[in-house]
Amino acid sequence: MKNSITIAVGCVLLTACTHAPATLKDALAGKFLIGTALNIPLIEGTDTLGVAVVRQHFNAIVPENCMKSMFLQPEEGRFFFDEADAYVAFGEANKMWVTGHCLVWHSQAPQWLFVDKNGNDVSREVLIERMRTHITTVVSRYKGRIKGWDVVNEAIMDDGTWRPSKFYQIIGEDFIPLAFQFAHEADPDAELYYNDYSTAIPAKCEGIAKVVKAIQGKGLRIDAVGMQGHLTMEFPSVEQFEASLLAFSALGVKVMVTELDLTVLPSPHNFSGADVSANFDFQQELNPYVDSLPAAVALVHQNRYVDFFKLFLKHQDKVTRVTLWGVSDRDSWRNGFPIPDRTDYALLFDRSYQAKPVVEEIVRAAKQ
Ligand code: 9MR
Repeated sequence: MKNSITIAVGCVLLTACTHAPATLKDALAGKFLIGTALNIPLIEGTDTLGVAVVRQHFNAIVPENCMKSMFLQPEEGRFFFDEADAYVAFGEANKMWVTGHCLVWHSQAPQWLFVDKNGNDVSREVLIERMRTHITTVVSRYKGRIKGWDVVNEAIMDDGTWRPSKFYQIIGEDFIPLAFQFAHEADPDAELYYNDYSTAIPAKCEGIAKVVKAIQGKGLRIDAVGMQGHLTMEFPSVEQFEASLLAFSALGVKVMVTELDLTVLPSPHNFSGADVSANFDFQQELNPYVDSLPAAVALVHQNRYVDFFKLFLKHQDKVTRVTLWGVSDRDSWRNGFPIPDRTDYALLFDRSYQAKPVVEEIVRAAKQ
């Protein structure tokens, strides 16, 4: 009897040791945080399978949409915090690194922000005050709880020039240092980031470096540059990404990969990037994997993901966080961008929330 119990217990332990799936967060512990973006069903817990994956594999979160200014302050002075509160509570309950996204962005900003009652652009002073109020209200509410903020998102164009956003047109270049100043005043302990896509384009990298230097030149806090990492199968190369990573690091800031995904679908007209205003008509030939991803294509996709993780591991002294832009392929924004209604396979977990083989490969790379 005693022997059979011993054997049974031994088997259970052995099974646990040999078959327990390694998790991303365990494998990457001590190297960098591994995060994911949360949509509303994850925040509210209705996506129970997704929540289980988040808890199992990730130790950092970012809100995919609910903290954008059009949702937080749709009318001047009227703030709606229910979902943002739930998001922060989720992170705290699960002891995760909680990031805020994003305070100043030309997109998903409420209409009223830039105009007066007659629909004319407001003055520089008015927009600065509106920006100050928004940042101060939001950052103060989560003081000490949200550990880092994407303060300014996507202010530089691919050619390195300033995006002609309303913030830029009305306030001028100063809108960025001012935003960082207001965020720091509201929570002096919070980390502050500049975040952008296609950062591997050399001209864009240089443009962003100028922004970072301008912030630093005014003696203001900036902790990291967020390289979004919306990758295609063609662009960028690992070497191109690495060059920008090193250029940002040389400025004396940390680097974060903040919105990682890898579309496997053909890009219309070689389009890359994440400019949300981009939009192309649906064409069946640009949606080739409706039923499943052929194994050969999946393998190329997997290898490219692993190559990028190897790069992040190589620079783990510079990279503090790598965050996937979502959990499962089912929910990825990539299915709808830049062409609506396609079937993409951009993330690490499939449509049934199963870890793809790439997860094990990343774990293996982390252990090497
Ligand atoms: O994933 C987000 C998607 O659900 C929204 O419709 C979209 C609209 O602005 O924003 C997406 O997230 C973006 C992020 O906030 C900033 N970088 C680019 C991301 C992908 O567009």
